[in-house]
Amino acid sequence: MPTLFDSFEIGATTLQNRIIMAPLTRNRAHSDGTPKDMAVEYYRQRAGAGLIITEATQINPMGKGYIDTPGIHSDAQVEGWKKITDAVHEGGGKIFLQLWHVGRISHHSLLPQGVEKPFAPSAIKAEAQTFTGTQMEAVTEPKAMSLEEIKSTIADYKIAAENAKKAGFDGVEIHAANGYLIDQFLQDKTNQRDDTYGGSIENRARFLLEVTDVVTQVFDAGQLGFRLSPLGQFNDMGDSDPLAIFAYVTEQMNQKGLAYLHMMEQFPGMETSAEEREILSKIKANWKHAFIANGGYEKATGQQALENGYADAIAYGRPFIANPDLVERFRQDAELNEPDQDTFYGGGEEGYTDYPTLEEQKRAA
Ligand code: 8OZ
Repeated sequence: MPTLFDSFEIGATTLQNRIIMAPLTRNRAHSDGTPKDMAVEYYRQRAGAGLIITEATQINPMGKGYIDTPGIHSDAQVEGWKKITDAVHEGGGKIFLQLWHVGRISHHSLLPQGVEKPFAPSAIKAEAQTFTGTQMEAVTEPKAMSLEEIKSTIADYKIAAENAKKAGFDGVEIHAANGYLIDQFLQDKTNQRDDTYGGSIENRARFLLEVTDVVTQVFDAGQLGFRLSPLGQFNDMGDSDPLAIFAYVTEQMNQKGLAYLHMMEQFPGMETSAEEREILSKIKANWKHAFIANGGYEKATGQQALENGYADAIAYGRPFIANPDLVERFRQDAELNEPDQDTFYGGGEEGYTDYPTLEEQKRAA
């Protein structure tokens, strides 16, 4: 049975271990969406992960929904990311970019000049908030996308993938979780369209499947993963029959030869009931390729999930914020640094690049 420290071929990429750095929004990019130089150091410090999945990164200006998140739609952004992929590769790591469009989870002040409403499948405002720079604010009521806008957004996913390739990423992950645009198309609480992108499960899955197809025109399918959160209620999500839509999604995506499914099973602090576990395992049963589990795992529970064959790799989020050398700490069964929630989103080096490694702690002692 594999351990967390065994290497793994995930699609086309060989990982040095099965401890994955989960995508983590940190709101520390320049205001134009170019990663700052301190992000080079942050990711370089974490190159010991089997795979780094970057923070969610908007594919175009309409895809932005929070202050100071990075993008992958301009030359400056590509250059900023290139420094990051070089640093991770020099450290022996692998790195995928997470392709993101927030859809309705945005505020008009974050959108391009003159644009008043974010995009969504249907004009249904979320009971949700976003951070606009000074405070948390209610998201802005969205407009239902026209077929033309759907088409051009899908085309932008392709351009974003091309940019990710130029920036030197080993692959990309399509963010179809947590109540953002793709998830909004999948679930019927947010998708009430009556055209070919809404209604039946086939129609609601169409947007994700078409995005996947354009991205695989750029990266090989084996360099592409996707992330789902079938039972997540974050960002005011829900579906009348999550098993039906998500089992269809995994079955369809299964045929595309992708590298992995990354499932956010549980949000920190929320318990998953036995009934919910059952639904998740049924959704997962259709999936025949690598599976990355995520959500509240520790070393022991992660190891257990590998041993019983449930998962192939485990993504850790908060532990990677506070422990750049998380893999080494797991290896030595060392104590972990505690993450400071006050510095998760926004700010500078504090709570970002200044968490010490074990080595540094020993030297300081
Ligand atoms: C926390 C804050 C803002 C965005 C997600 C991209 O949940 C996010 C996110 C998380 O996927």
